[in-house]
Amino acid sequence: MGSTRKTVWDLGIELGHNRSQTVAKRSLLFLGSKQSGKTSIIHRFLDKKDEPKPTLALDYSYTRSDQSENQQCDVWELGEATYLLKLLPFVLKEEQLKSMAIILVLDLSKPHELVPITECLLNTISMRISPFMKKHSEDRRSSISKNKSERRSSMIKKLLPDITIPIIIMANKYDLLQEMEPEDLKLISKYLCSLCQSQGCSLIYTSIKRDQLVSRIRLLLKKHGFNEQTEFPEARFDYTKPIWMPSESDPSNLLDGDSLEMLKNMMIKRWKPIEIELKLPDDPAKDDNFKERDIDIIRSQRYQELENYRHHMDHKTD
Ligand SMILES: Nc1nc2c(ncn2[C@@H]2O[C@H](COP(=O)(O)OP(=O)(O)OP(=O)(O)O)[C@@H](O)[C@H]2O)c(=O)[nH]1
Ligand SMILES: [Mg+2]
Repeated sequence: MGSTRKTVWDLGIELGHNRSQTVAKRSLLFLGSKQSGKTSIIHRFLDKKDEPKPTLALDYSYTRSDQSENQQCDVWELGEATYLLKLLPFVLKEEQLKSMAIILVLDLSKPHELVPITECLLNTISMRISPFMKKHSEDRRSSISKNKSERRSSMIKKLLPDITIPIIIMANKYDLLQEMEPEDLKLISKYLCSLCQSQGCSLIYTSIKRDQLVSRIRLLLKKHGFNEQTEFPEARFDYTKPIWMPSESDPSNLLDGDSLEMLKNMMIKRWKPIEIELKLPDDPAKDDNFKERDIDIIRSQRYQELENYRHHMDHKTD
């Protein structure tokens, strides 16, 4: 008769299997303008002390909640606001809609980027998500119509799933606005609040240089990354202080009746918007931040070999 005792190996596999089944996963996806502070914000959330290097394409890390080992948060960062948006389908998938929050990080110290970058990002996200939302709504509708007593449209509306993905705009580098004219700061704040209201996003002014704002970043990311019920301050629309606008709040007092279109035109008139380029950046291998001694030696040997081969072929055809 064979022994029924489990080996250490069996127990290890069992443990790994059980653990993967019980871990609840959520994810945060960071997008935003180049050098706006995405990695710095992620490092504050992950308690990482190292200096951020430029993000080349798509970075991944994860963290576990300090309140529960079984809560995991995956953190994705897309390195460049525009041309890398082609990678969005790899991280923003239908099955993640209910467990993901998107964080758009903008650089407040570059007002000429705000309109084009924010519009480009929100449009791309919306294009990616809308087909899922439509499909989800249609599935629900067809299952409802099978049941005659539940055909009333009010009921359909009620049963539609709430799958709107939370989108948080982090307007970063607030510390660099000391010198900004109050009228300019007011215009930026009104534009961003109005845009967020129209899209159902939250807006928070952040800075990694201010402890109080870093604590707020951490609270917000814990709320979305681990579903933690955190106490958050009331909405704040005083443009002389860091703005905090939860998605459900009403910024009418700040907006003074100005429409989004009007505010956008004022922004464009005040700061000529940058052209969004959809081209690849310079070869990152030439960037000093990514020096790797051994790999660089092999690369230059290979380049030399290719160069010799090219010369050889040129002479042959002469
Ligand atoms: N003054 C100030 N500087 C900041 C702030 N956040 C980030 N930085 C600086 O901005 C630079 C870029 O920061 P990163 O965190 O690498 O920005 P990123 O958006 O991840 O950059 P890429 O991924 O390369 O596009 C670094 O020098 C940071 O120290 C901030 O709140 N205030
Ligand atoms: Mg980065």
